[in-house]
Amino acid sequence: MTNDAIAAVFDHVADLIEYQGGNVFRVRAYRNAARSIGSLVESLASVRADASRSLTDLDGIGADLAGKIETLLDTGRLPLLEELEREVPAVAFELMRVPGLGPKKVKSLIEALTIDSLDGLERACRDGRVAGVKGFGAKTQAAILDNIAFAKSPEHDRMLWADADAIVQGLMAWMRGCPEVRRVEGAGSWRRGRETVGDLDLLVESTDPKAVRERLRSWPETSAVLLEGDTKTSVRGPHDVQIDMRVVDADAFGAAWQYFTGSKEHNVALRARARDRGLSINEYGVTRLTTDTTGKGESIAGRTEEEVYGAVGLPWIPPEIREGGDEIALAERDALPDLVTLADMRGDLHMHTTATDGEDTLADMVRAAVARGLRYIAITDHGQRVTMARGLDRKRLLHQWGEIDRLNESLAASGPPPLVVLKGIEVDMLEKGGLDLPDDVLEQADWVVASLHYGQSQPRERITARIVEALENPNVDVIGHPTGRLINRRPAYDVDIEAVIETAARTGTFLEINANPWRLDLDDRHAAAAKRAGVRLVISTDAHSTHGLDVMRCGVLQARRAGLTAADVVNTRTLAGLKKLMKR
Ligand code: DGT
Ligand code: CA
Ligand code: CA
Ligand code: ZN
Repeated sequence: MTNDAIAAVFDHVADLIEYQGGNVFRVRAYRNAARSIGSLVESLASVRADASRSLTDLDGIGADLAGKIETLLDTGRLPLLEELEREVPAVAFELMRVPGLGPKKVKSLIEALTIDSLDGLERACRDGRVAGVKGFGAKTQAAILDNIAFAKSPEHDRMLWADADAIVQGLMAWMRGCPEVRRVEGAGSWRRGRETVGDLDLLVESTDPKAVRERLRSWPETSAVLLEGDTKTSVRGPHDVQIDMRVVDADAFGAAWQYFTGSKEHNVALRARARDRGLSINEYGVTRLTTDTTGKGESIAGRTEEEVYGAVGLPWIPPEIREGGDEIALAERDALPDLVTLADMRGDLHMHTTATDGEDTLADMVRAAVARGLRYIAITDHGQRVTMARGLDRKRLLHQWGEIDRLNESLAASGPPPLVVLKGIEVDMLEKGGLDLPDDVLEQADWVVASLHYGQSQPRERITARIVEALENPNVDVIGHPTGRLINRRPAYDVDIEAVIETAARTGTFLEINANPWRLDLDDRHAAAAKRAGVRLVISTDAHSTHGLDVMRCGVLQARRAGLTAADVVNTRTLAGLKKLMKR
């Protein structure tokens, strides 16, 4: 079992104990363990296998939980969970999938009303019965109704791109270990860098499909074989994801890669274009349509993707924009954007340290940033409103800035510094308006991110007004994660994003593309709209640990899907170049 799967079991146990009204300390212990496991880089299996270490060395893991982890690693099951699942009605699990409905609320609802399904809860909201339950009311009822729509969306069976990527990388490495495999590439939504991925599509070049099938079957992560044909095999992999693998000849590899990368909409548009030119495109290649009696056209392309696009008079189109929008028209005019790349990124302007809710110290973050080749970073711990993270007040913030001054001096002590550390802060836009630190402090910052973490259920006008006010503050450089959505977990708050973009353009404030795989906020559509309005974007990791810096590539993918070039993203500039673009 993976760390994520074990963390999910512990979270589930916590929910069920809480549902039963069990001991709060016990609930908290399971939740803490789940969080601790979720943030672990190494696998629990490897910690356990290491004779010099013990599972109980991990944060929040005592002897009892260590034993449960061992049971899960050995058997994939947990008797305690099975027992709890028998005791708690199945409808309770279903309702707990609705964002904002914790075990206690679910219990009140099930006890007060006869609800046997998610649909039943939806009806109860529509009939106004939920509003009548003690502790609920009309506002809560409306919020539940919104969130039910969110929970029911089929999108939620899809995995995050970053999780899919880990599986794809692991499987590709495994397949390359097979001598009969000449080449292996990923296709489908994974290659297009979608926020979430339904199933995984891989292509293998080989003349021995049987050996490829055997290799896939014997991958340690394969839990079931779903379909086995001559050239296509589908298996079930980690997190129950389906993996479709196709074996292709070298002659047709480009055509197959193009076809199975999709999107369907892109392929439909490309095929129409081919037909207009008397050509046919499919996964085997591009052929000239003929009227001769053999019915077999002359093959004119297929070995590479460049050949396939070239056959219909187009340059190669980057996968991230193959979504059936205007990419073919742009390619036709030779006006495809030169999309931003990870190598373009010079700085990272949003990250946390142990001063608030980060896991690593200021010095650790700086070292890690230098190791990643960054030329500048901004340390942006939380302002004082974020009490849960021990947010910084004026005194602690000024103290941290003093440390940063000294760090910059020592980095510059023996020649040009590898990196400059900016004195930053992530201020909170308060529920009642305003920011959680005064302007005379913010004036002294090099970089100010303003984010909205509280009062997310306020009405649209309030949320929008809070953000517009922050945009108009001369000390605010960028709005962090502007819509607040968490993919598959929590919808965006209700905000007039057009007003935000328009105000950002007018005030010269940047908008963030938060690179955290759960956030990717702004999304591709909004980032593209911001660009059209003349707003510049910042791609930031919002790292809460040194390895959190590695999600930059997820943010870059989102920016590419939005059609952004390096010029549209300010942290591709040198520090001097960035400063010229800042509004103050
Ligand atoms: P997903 O798996 O839902 O995240 O999205 P995709 O895009 O990976 O979709 P998938 O796995 O069904 O198919 C992979 C690609 O193969 C798809 O993007 C285009 C191509 N493809 C698959 N089936 C068809 C089809 O029936 N017609 C066309 N035109 N293309 C197809
Ligand atoms: Ca797919
Ligand atoms: Ca597929
Ligand atoms: Zn942050």
